[in-house]
Formats: sequence, C-alpha cells, structure tokens
Amino acid sequence: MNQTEEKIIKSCCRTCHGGCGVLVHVRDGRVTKVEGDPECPINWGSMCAKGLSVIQMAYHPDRLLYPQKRVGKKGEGKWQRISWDEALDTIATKLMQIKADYGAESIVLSEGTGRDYEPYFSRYQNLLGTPNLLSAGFVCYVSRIAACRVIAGDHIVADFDGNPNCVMVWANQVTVTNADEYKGEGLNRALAAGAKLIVVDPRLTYLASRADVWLQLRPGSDAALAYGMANVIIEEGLYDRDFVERYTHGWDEFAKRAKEYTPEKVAEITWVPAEKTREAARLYAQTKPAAIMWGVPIENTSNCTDNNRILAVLMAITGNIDIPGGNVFYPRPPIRNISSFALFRMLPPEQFEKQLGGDRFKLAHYQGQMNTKVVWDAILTGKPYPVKALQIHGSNPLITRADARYIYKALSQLEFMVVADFFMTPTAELADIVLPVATWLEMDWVADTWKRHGYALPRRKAVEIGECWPDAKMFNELGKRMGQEEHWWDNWEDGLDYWLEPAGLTWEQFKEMDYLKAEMVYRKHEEKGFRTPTKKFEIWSTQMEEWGYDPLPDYRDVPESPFSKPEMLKEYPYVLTAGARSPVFFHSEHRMIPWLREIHPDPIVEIHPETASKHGVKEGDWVYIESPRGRIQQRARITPGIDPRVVAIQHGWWFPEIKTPDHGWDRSNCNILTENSLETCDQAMGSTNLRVLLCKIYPVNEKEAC
Ligand SMILES: Nc1nc2c(c(=O)[nH]1)N[C@H]1C(S)=C(S)[C@@H](COP(=O)(O)OP(=O)(O)OC[C@H]3O[C@@H](n4cnc5c(=O)[nH]c(N)nc54)[C@H](O)[C@@H]3O)O[C@H]1N2
Ligand SMILES: Nc1nc2c(c(=O)[nH]1)N[C@H]1C(S)=C(S)[C@@H](COP(=O)(O)OP(=O)(O)OC[C@H]3O[C@@H](n4cnc5c(=O)[nH]c(N)nc54)[C@H](O)[C@@H]3O)O[C@H]1N2
Ligand code: SF4
Ligand SMILES: [Mo]
Repeated sequence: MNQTEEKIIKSCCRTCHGGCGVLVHVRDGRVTKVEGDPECPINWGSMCAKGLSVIQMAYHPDRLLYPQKRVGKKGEGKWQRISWDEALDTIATKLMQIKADYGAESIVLSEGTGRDYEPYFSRYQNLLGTPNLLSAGFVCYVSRIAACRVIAGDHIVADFDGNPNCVMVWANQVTVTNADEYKGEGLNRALAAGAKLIVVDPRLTYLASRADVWLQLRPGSDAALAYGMANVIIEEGLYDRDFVERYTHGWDEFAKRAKEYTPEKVAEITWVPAEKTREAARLYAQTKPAAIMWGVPIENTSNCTDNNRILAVLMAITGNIDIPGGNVFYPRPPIRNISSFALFRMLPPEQFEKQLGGDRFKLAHYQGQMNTKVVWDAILTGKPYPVKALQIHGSNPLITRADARYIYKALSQLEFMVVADFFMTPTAELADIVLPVATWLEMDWVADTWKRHGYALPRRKAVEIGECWPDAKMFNELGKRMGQEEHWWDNWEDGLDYWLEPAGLTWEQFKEMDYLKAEMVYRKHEEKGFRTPTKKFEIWSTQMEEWGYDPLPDYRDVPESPFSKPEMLKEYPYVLTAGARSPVFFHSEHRMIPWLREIHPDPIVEIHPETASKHGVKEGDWVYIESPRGRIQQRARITPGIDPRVVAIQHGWWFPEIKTPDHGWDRSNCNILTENSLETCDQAMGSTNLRVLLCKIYPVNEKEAC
C-alpha cells in the first residue's frame, strides 16, 4: 500500500446495534475520517454522533491495548501486562479445572446487547458444554422474538420498505436509538411520505412532538392501553373480519377479555383520556397499511411477554400481518443460521436442562435465554449448584443489570472472572484477566445477520490497533486450547467462509458485494399458515397454555405503582421511569469520548416544573433520587413534557474520568434503585423491572454534589 495515499474502505458501523453503511478513510494505516455511505439501504448516508466518534474511541488514550492480569486484590486497580499466550493459557487451564471439579454448568458465559460475534460465542459455549449463556435478551428484543415465535411462528417487524401509511411508535425512539432491525431513517422516510404517526410514550419525545396522536400513558400500563384500543376496534367493528376468521386462534375468548377494558376503565389505569385511546385506535385500525414500531420499555418489565403478545395481537386483528407496509416476517439471508453455526446439537440435552432458572422461566428456556438474578444467587449461595467462573464479552453488568449492589457482592466473591472490553469498566475492575477487544474498524465480518430485516452486510477491516483482537478470534484460540480443536479453524477468519457457504460465497467474494438480501415474499400465511401448532396466529397461545401460563395476553401492573403499592406512596410518591436512551451514548459506553461527553456532560433527571418547585429544585441542580434499594444523583432538567407524577432518569452512568478503581460506579447508576426479585419478574421470560418503580426526590446539598 502507498503509505501516503488515502484509501476509502466501504464498511458497516457497529458502534451501537450496528448496520449503517460507512465509508472509512484511511491514511498511513490510521483512520482519518468516517462518513455515511449514501448507497447503503439501511441508512442512506446518514450517521449518528456515536458512529462519527468511533475514531476518538478507537484511538482513545485509555483504550485497552494488550491483555492484563490482576495483581492486587479485586477492585484495587493493580494490573500487569501479559502476553496473549499467557492470557489464553491461564484462562483455558482455569476453566478446564473448574469444569472438571464442578461441571461445565458452573462456568457462566456472558455477552452484551447486539454483539454480533454471537455465532462464535455460542459455538464455544456448546462445545464447552455449559447451558448458561447470559445476555440482555431476556429483557430486550429476544423476549419479543420469543413471544412472537410462540404465537406467530417468528418475529414480526415494521416494514418500512413497504411504505406504511400509519406508524404507531410504541415505547420507542427509533430516530435516536436505531434499535434492532431498522434505523430511524426508515421511519423518517415514511413520515416524509405523509404517513400518520401515533406515539405511546410517557415523555414528550421528538417523535411525540410530531405525532398526530400522542398517548402520554402511566409508565408500565401498556397492556391495559393496548386492550383499550382492542376494545374500541372490536366494539366499532374496525377489525379485519376475514383475517380474524381465517387465520387466528382464540378470537372469541380474546374479544370477551377485551370487552372488560372500556376506554373509560383504561383511562383510570393508564391516565390516558378515553377519547385519546379511541382516536388512536381508529386511526391505527382505519389507515392501511399500518405498522407498529415497538420499543424496549415494554420488555424491561414484569409484564414483558404479554405486552409483546397484546401488541402483536393488535397487528393481527387489524390485518396488518405480513402485508407490505405492515408488520412482516422477513426471510433471512441464505447463509448458515446461528444454530447450525453454533453447533447447538453438541450441547447434550441433559446439560441444557441444567440451565439456571430454566425450570421456572419456560419461555426464556425455550429461547435459550436466562434471567440474571439466578446467576448471582448461584454464585453467592451455591444453589442449585455453584457458579465459579464468569467469562464476560461486551457487558457491564454492574451498571446495566438490576440491583447493582447485589451484583457487586456476587462478582466480588467469584472465583474466576474474565472480561473482554475496549476499556477498563467498573465490571472489568473486578476481573482476574482483562482482554483487549478490536472495534468494528479492526475486523472483517459478516454484519447485521442477527437482525430480522433480511440483510447481511460486509464489514471490511480498515486498520489494526495495539494487540486488540476480535472476540471471535478469542473464542477460536481458546477453543483450541480447551479440547475443541477439531471444531475450530487454523485462522478464525476461515469461519466466515463456513458461515457464507450456503449462499455459495466465500468471504473474498462477499466482500466485493454491497450486501446480501433474501427476496421478500408477503402473505406467506395464505399458502402455508403460521408456524404454530394450530397453523393459525395464536391469540390464544396453545404453547403458553401447555406451559401453564395464561393462554391470552394479560395486563398486570408493575410491582411498584400507585395502584399496586398505594401504601408506598407516602414515602415514595413518584413513578420513576428509568433508562430512556441518550442519542450520544450506548448504555454504559462512550462516557470517555470527548465529542460525546461535551454534548451530554451529566446524567439527567427530567422533572415537571410543578414537582420541581415543590422540592425547591431548579434547572441544573443535582437531585437525589431514592428508592427502597438506595439513592443516586442526577442533574435536573425541568420540563413540562412529563407528567407531574412521573420523573425520568437516565441509565448507564459511571465516570471514567474518576481514576479510583470504582470509577464512581454507584453515584448516578440507576440500577442502584432497581429491584430484582424472582417473584416480581416476568414468570415466562424472567425479565426484570428495569424501567418502572416508585421513588422520592430531594435536592443534593452543595457539599455532596458530584
Ligand atoms: N443512542 C442509543 N441507542 C441505543 C441504545 C442506547 O443506549 N443509546 N440502546 C440500544 C438498546 S439495547 C435498545 S434495547 C434500544 C432501545 O431503544 P428504544 O426502544 O427506542 O428505547 P428507549 O429510548 O429506552 O425508550 C423509548 C421510549 O419509551 C418511553 N417509555 C419509557 N417507559 C415507558 C412505558 O412504560 N411505556 C411506554 N409506552 N413508553 C415508555 C421512553 O420515554 C422513551 O422515549 O436502543 C438501542 N439503541
Ligand atoms: N435500569 C435500566 N437498566 C437497563 C436498561 C434500562 O433501560 N434501564 N436497558 C437494558 C437493556 S435493553 C440492555 S440491552 C442492557 C445492555 O447492557 P450491556 O450490554 O451490558 O451494556 P453496554 O454498556 O452496551 O455494554 C457493556 C460493555 O460492552 C463493551 N463492548 C461493546 N462492544 C463490544 C464488543 O464488540 N466486544 C466486547 N468484548 N466488548 C464490547 C463496551 O465497551 C461496554 O463496556 O442494559 C439493560 N439495562
Ligand atoms: S446508528 Fe449505530 S450503526 Fe448507525 S452510525 Fe450510529 S452507531 Fe453506527
Ligand atoms: Mo437492549
């Protein structure tokens, strides 16, 4: 390569859940600029602040550049540089010893959200023989996939390619979060083409401000509101009779339950005026085609499974399933699917049955997902069996999982812990070995395949930095040291050819392509029915019934609310909603990136002006937010865009600039406040109440402010 010539490499960002096509400019082996690729059908040239800041992340002075081992006590912050060979040999020896002593199930693997090395990680898991792979999936997206799978055969995605004329955005800020399948660009285009917009959100978001109808509901009351809409749709005859009669199972029972949820009754539960519920229901049911764009607050809760089910039912009864511009099943690109890549067949069934929490949370178990509390319990109590080791790739549980102090206790007691990350996070500080990970700029990859939008895109390596490795390479090299040699490759990148094999492509061929996309076919049910036991869309789920759950979706209030715990209101008078995304941070990431921190320097609590004045809180003041579990500080933003009975805080906060090894992990971390009991989480999926609880607020005195 001519060292002074600039090269432009077409690639695919993954600074969030990923997918945007990007042009990476490289000069002298260093990335000098990234910009959106106008030809990419995912983002059409747009990029967000996080993606644009990847250069500051990749070349950050605090970035982990080589493996390290802990030399002091846990959390003391004393580390020593080691070679890759020493790191891998230590991990392999220790894990094989633990497996021999306690069984493979005593090793828990853990990944963060949307990490697309999943095929390699799951292959490593299955060959190791542990049933315990902890991800965010039990509270996020996979829970939606699981619920849709049992009632409709597969996940149902808003079809922006098919030009919806109405979009109901439910608990979602897609133009900020670009979550899961499509980027916000799809919605922007639909709105520019004149689509109607309904927004269901307790906060006046950018999208709510543009909406034809904004339903400002009480956080956590979603299923009641959806039932209220179903009530209107049924009472006013706005449902799709033909679809309901030919393709659904359980309509009569559902209609009977929906009858109870009159808009007036729903107004009491949700705080949404009855007329608004009617208006939204009519607009959604009468504008064809209409899509629901759903978001994660309906899943980060104890009613996760049924929130998902009832929204899917709204799609079905209005005949918006698998039609252009509705909610559709996308065919996958014709490459090796995850279960085949990950060799699921290699995990013995008796090992799978040992999955922690598997006997309790049946939908989660069915989808290979697990609740987190069962892992912390097993570490601390040794029950139902001991957990001795945790290997974490790309997660920061101390900040992102419920009841953070309990997690701190569990991680502090763990016998052996490995963390692979870009930076030394508060979680990594408790590890024994820390491994430096490559960013998306530093690897070839088949990107975006976990999403249900039908695309696979080539991510092309632009540079190498330090001794950082892609996670996939770590699994490949560890696997070979742990008796799995015959299932791994000499060079980890050869796995890309294996992945692409069913498409008749090698990586060398794929990387010359823009993308691979399966051809879309709509209305598949007309020919084949749905992939459920009855071949129908199961409003009444036969699978849920068999597992002993309510076959119909139900509304259950969150465990702490003015209705479920009125006795708490005296001390904790406000409904707290925790975790609406900031456009410039991805969960606990990016607090160390100068461009992004300049835009968003502090954690923010949103408070209504009346509420703020009641507590003597002014714009920009530090405020304590307290729940029965503890208290944290965030800075006040006074806004009329929130109900006076509700306060909204942000999640993901720690302070990399605080150089003590705890990095201020418990000052503003909203998961100090959340609760995590097994009794209050969703009994099918195990999802925890990360979003809604009761709290009190009061000003921080000057001496105690952050
Ligand atoms: N910039 C950025 N992007 C991200 C992430 C990030 O951290 N930062 N995280 C990624 C991940 S893993 C996910 S899951 C997605 C999530 O992406 P989204 O689904 O868009 O999630 P949020 O922004 O958390 O919440 C969306 C909206 O729901 C509202 N809301 C809160 N509680 C309730 C409720 O009880 N009911 C209703 N109807 N609405 C409620 C919030 O006020 C918020 O405006 O974003 C992904 N993208
Ligand atoms: N209270 C509350 N809690 C929440 C939420 C909420 O709304 N409220 N949201 C929940 C949701 S939906 C989710 S998905 C979870 C997310 O939870 P996590 O996935 O744990 O969150 P992140 O902060 O995105 O990721 C943690 C670490 O992964 C590292 N990382 C990023 N990419 C890679 C990679 O490719 N490889 C490796 N090895 N490391 C990488 C980052 O540097 C970061 O330190 O949080 C949940 N927690
Ligand atoms: S939305 Fe995500 S994939 Fe797109 S530019 Fe931003 S960080 Fe990258
Ligand atoms: Mo998520």
